[in-house]
Amino acid sequence: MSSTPEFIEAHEAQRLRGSPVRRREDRPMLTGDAQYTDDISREDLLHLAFTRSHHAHARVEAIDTSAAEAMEGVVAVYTAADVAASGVEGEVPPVWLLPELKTPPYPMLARERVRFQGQPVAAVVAERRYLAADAADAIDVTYEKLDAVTSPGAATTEGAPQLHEEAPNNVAAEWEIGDKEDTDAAFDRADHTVELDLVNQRLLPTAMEPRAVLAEYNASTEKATVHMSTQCPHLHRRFFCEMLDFPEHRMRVVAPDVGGGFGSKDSAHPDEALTIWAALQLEQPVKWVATRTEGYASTGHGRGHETHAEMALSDDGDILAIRVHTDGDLGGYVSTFGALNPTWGYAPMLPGQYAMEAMHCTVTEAFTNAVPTEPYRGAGRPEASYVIERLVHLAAKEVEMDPADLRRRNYIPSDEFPYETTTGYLYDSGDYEKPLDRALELVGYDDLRARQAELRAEGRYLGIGISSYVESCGYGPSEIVGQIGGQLGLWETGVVRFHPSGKVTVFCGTSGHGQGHQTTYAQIVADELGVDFDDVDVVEGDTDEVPMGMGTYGSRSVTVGGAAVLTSARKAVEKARQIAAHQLEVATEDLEFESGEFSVTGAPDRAIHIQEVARQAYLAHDLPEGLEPGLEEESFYDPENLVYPFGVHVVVVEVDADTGELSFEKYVAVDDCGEQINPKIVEGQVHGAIAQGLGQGRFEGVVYDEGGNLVTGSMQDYAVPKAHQLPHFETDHTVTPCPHNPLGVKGVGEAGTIAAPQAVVNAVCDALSPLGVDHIDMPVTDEAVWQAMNRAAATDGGAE
Ligand code: MCN
Repeated sequence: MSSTPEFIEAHEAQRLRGSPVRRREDRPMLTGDAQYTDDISREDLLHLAFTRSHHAHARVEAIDTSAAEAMEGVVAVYTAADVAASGVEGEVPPVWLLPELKTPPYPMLARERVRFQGQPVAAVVAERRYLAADAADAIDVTYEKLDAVTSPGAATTEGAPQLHEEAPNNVAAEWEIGDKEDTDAAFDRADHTVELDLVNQRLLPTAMEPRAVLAEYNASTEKATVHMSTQCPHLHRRFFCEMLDFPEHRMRVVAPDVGGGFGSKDSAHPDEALTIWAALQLEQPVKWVATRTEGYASTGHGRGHETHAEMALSDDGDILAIRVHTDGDLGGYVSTFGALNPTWGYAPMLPGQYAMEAMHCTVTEAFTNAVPTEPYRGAGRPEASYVIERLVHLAAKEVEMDPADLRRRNYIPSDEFPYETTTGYLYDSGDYEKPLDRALELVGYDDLRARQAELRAEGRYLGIGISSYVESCGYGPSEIVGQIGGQLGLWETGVVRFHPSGKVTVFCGTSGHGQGHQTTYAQIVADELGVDFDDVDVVEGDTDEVPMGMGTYGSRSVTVGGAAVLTSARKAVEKARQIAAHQLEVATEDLEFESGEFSVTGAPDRAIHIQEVARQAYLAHDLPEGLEPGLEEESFYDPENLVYPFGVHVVVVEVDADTGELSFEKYVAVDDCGEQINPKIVEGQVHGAIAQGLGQGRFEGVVYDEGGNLVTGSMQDYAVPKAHQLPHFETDHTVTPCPHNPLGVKGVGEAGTIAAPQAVVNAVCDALSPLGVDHIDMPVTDEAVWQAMNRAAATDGGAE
């Protein structure tokens, strides 16, 4: 059941904003007309393939490229020496810096050492794709194998293999937030404390389309054109120009259709940059498309936290403080946004929805012999929400309160917003009890608890897992981004261009890749201008067409990009108003504007439609004195603050008492992302993200063996959930508008990923609470559950 109606056609909507208008981007996907990077070809196209390290940690002693070079059809073979000879440094730029962060060079091709399995060591360019792959295989690299370490906790203990000379004990940065003294004092006074060691496991981003690049260079115009599967063409242009010392104004980056990103397509990667570099060297188009296995071994992994967390409580269930230490796994190098995830992307959100006196969190960012970590849907916020919601689950048990009641008791009251948390974040608006009430109602909480008790008496394990979350998204504002280490501004641009015919093209610096911006931005602008939905087209994802932009990630597009296009639409109306007033020979104040029509107050027959005004603006025969011709407006929108969506998800599971087999009974999600532009798209986002969150909670997890070999290197070994393994999602929402956003919106793209994992783990621990199972690390596979039950039984019986 869903509370939102089915999609409707735009002309059926009374008002476009807020209506479930059919996604216009679906047709090309469904008809096969969509064009992904790998669909693009050129007559003289060359193909690139990489020789990647088999070892997690090794010294590169020699690279013999002779066999590859001798193969007919091989055009070039490259190693780090060739890159150096070209005078290019080619190092991935870390754009999130922390004080004293160690940033050893992350080169396009490994120099004297490899630090994770899958790191590119050499590259081959050939006339055919399979030939390039064969030739890459024929490159003989002699390694001196070194010991590897793949856990951030182990990497920073004495005697661990050392990755970088610049980073003794593999520590990239030590970081903290909160007040240690106040926190310790709260713990000293606490009636109860609970604590927990947990792992938030590494995840593999599994976009339908792997990373892909097609790079071209025109020697006559000295211009490079890069088609790539990207979430942020302008940022990628900046990164690659920095890496390759190439003039930014001569590089065009285009995102064709992009088959999903989930954060994995917003960083710069060595292989992408090397492909562009090769095209510049050869002055011929070069394409590289990752295979699935290659993508798993080289695209930034998500998460990777090892955490010790404690909570202090009073006797009557007040949360006093939390104390957390996290070892954050950076992998072999600091990726573009790597340093952000375990620090600013995570710890400020640890208090969740709860008012507490104090918090303190320390983070050690560690190098390990694993793929560098990067933002992955949620990027720090799922990790934070997991910690606090697991602690709350334990705390309820400790103080013998119902977990829903404990949450309710500690929620920040709705009349205290905007609310400054102990981490200094200013939550914009919130009404946390509403989604809790609705979720409990939808799930039938009271009845469920009664049924749980009955089933327990029969030896059956029913579990109810509550996850109550608040997240921060909608990145910027730029000033704060700068204060917390970001080497970028996080504004967004929006251009609204009327054509002389009255049709409208909207350009936005975000770069949708599945989120439905073509539809939602058109809803925003068409409504504001009072023109037909079909008269408005949206362009994103091309640095030559869209003046500037920061891209799509951090659930920022509708809050920042949407606000930018709205602002430009408003500016266009204001300019049109001047022209209309001039033509109707009245003062601008005497004009009303409704449904696209400017009419004279008190004389509604004297009117002119904005699309006719557009024609006049371009004819420019009779404009107000001093007014420029044309009707096109641009805005750089820099938000006032982050936005803080929230919600409650509840999952009901049953665990088979004999086998540990877990079955989902119900999944209820009540989310609040403020005003919704398109409720059906919001619902789709919630569905997709819950699927990914349940993937983490129940199925997925990167496994490295002791030698640093990626054991889950293919889809045969890495368990991306399938539709039939997921429960039916029952969704609903509450609406608490964002007070500082002109649309009242908050982001929604990551909410489900943030809420779902702990809902599952809490449910399983709730089910097995009679056995004394308090925690199971994710993924809670049937086997993990069975082992936890056995461990509990063994402990209980005093055996072993
Ligand atoms: N929306 C709305 N009303 C709101 C909030 C959002 O109508 N109050 C709509 C927006 O207009 C937009 C969509 O919902 O069409 C998502 O908006 P937003 O929350 O702003 O998120 P972004 O568009 O910035 O998308 C980024 C977010 C992230 S961070 C990841 S990761 C993610 C995700 O979106 N990756 C995705 N959703 C994805 N969906 C698909 N299909 N593929 C991915 O790779």
